[in-house]
Amino acid sequence: MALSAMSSVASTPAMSDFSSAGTPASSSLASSISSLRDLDKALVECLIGELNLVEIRDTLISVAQAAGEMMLNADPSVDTSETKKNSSDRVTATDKAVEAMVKACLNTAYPDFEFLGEESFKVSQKLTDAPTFVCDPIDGTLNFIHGFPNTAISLALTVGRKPVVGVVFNPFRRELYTAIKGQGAYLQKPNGTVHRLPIRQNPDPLTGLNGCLVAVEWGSERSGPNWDLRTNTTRKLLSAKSVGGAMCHSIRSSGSAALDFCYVAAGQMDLFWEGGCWIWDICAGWTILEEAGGLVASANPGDWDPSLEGRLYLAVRGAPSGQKEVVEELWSCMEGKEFVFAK
Ligand code: LIP
Repeated sequence: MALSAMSSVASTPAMSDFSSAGTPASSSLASSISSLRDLDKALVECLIGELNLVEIRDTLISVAQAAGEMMLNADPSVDTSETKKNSSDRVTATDKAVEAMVKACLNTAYPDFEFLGEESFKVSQKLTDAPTFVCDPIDGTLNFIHGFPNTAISLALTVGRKPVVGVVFNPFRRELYTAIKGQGAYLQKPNGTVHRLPIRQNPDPLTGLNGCLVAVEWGSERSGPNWDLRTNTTRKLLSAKSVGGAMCHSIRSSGSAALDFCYVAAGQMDLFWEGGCWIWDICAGWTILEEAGGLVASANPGDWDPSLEGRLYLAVRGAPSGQKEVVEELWSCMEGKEFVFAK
């Protein structure tokens, strides 16, 4: 049975479920809602259990490798790019061709699954509970156009609107990051060796932003309140303690949110703070990060349970202590301001 159908059955309780003798109606309602959530969760777990996630991961790896060949064979100097929203938001013919190939292959292998891809996305499309492939054919398009070798295909599977499989492949550096929920995260290096993530199996505690390498991306929106928040917070992160800053080790901007998530999962960067990118940029990286012991909070203060589609992400590497403290410290650098994005 499709998960959406299963969920709709599960969320149609009998009226008697909402009241019981001697219990205040509101507390009974709250406990019924919470049992429905538990039931929904159980149904999702049940569906995940029905899927062969190893086979799905291997299919995503094959498709990512085929996409990698297309990227390597494309000549960025003749692959002209088009402007999307503005001159820094671009798409190439290769982005479109890769997504068409990925969509066709996955549709043949898993005809019942849904597909959400950057280049075919329509604003009305929302992630559903059904198994869904989420695809960014080329994350780091500007890097691709410039020939800067930090570009990847990002492929994920979600079930119940949560990521369960992630594959991120950078063909230029032949680095392949993979994860299945509950089964760990891995990096396959160009020489074929496979390493469980994080690279340091016993990572150091996080002891504050002062000791952190922080990834920040710039996006293509370069004016207005979101831009002011991005630049002011970055300035605060970098500035010396003597002038009220956090004096983090430094800032890095790799140009690919998918790879930023993987670098945090690997422990090569400590945090990645990003408002404005989209589900396809981070969905695969999310599972890879969580399976490496990392956590995802919101880029906006106060939200420890951000949604995949919320466009607000703060990724923190695995550590025996200090993860929550470093999130709070970064949020405090935002000085009470919040990003606002259309979803
Ligand atoms: C890009 C991201 C980049 C972010 C941009 C954009 P694209 O994805 O990965 O890090 O700053 O806003 O979303 O467009 O190259 O797939």
